[in-house]
Amino acid sequence: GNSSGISSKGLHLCSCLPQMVFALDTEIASRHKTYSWKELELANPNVTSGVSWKPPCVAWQRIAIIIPYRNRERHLKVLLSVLHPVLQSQLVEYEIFVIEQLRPEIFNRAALLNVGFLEVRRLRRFDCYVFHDVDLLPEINMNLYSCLQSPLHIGAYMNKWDYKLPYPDFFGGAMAITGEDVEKINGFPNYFYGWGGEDDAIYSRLKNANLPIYRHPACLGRTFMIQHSQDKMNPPNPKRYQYMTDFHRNDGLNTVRYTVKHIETRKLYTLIQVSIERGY
Ligand code: UDH
Repeated sequence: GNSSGISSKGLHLCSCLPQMVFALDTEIASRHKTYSWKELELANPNVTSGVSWKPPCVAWQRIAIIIPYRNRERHLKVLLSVLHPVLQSQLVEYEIFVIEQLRPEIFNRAALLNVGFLEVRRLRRFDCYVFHDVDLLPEINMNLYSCLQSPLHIGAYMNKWDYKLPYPDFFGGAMAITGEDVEKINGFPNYFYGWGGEDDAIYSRLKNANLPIYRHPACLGRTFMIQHSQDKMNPPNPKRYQYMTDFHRNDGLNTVRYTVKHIETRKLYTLIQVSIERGY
């Protein structure tokens, strides 16, 4: 509640207006340039592993980026090369977490989001959790990564659909949700194995909890999805249509069963490797 812009300690509260506007070179992004880890680390010398990056003013939000992940190293490198400068330009305090699924073999994106939320919240306090696919790049740094009074769909307008929503209730890709709202919907469904439908089920949960979703104007929310083929261990889920309108709030954060196998603070992110226990 201080409108002067000066906090009680005399430090300036950050503006959320990026100091400089820049856009992604989609030409370079689509050529899938491969970075070496050394190159990437050298390009981001001000990121220190294991702690959040802080702007030189009082950050207006502390943001955890949670990336569900397996076997997409090339995408992860491109994403990190884009996200660090974008988030720093937005003057938020942030930290990036990669949640890697070891077992079972079939990928479970939504369960990984639950695990990421629970583990990250245990490590540090954040105002805002951004659940972010590894192959999505913000095209303009004016696409603010921030939490609002209700969930914000960040990665909504994608190149692959001509920067339009594929359907009005689309909620895939990247979303920013406060811890309170994640808890309000009991997190995400754990019973979606394989590709598809879990994003629609998440939307159903929010709708059922009377949480409308926000989106930035399409001209700012432009998102570039790196083209890729279907992952071997993420086949289309045959039950996706049947499940996608589910909003069972008795399944989610409170029922996900998993084991953290390894946590490692790397230069540009923290890796959390987990096994999900299949019980659904
Ligand atoms: N992922 C991995 N490894 C895998 C499979 C998935 O890391 O083997 C993660 C990764 O973060 C990826 C995300 O899960 O970005 C989603 O999987 P995907 O990239 O295969 O999904 P897709 O590219 O994008 O198809 C989904 C948005 C459109 C869905 C519209 C239908 N509701």
